[in-house]
Amino acid sequence: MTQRTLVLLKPDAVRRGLIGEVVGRIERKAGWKITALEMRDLDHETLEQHYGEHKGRPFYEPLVEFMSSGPVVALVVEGERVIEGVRQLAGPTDPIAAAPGSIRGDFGTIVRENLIHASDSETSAERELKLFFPGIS
Ligand code: IDP
Repeated sequence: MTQRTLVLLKPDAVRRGLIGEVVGRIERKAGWKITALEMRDLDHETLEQHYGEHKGRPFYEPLVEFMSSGPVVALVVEGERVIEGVRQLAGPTDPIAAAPGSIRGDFGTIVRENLIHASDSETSAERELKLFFPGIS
């Protein structure tokens, strides 16, 4: 089942010089392809749309501040079961609970600064791809 997903390397990953490390892990999965990649700053409006489901939660405002604290790298990745697959590479939200070998498990300690976002379903992927890469069909 070929799919597309949206991946964001969060500002902590960029600041810490982990772009190559994280992109490399995605690139090395057999058959997956990066079909778009852009470094950009995110404004609050985009983040409100992206993280709208969390609005009102205590972590929401600090999350938006963090996500706009520096550039992110946004990628479109295509391939076999790539939505589930990138979530597996990333590991669970809390990096301390994430297994070694996963991106969050290997590099993170703080729940908010957990290095990577990856769409969690086909519906989210479609919505997020439109938000970040409106030009792609
Ligand atoms: P996900 O990124 O693993 O899909 P979500 O529950 O969608 O996790 O949360 C979005 C992002 O919000 C997380 O990646 C993390 O950066 C942040 N976040 C989620 N829960 C907490 C929390 O309890 N404290 C601080 N930040 C959180």
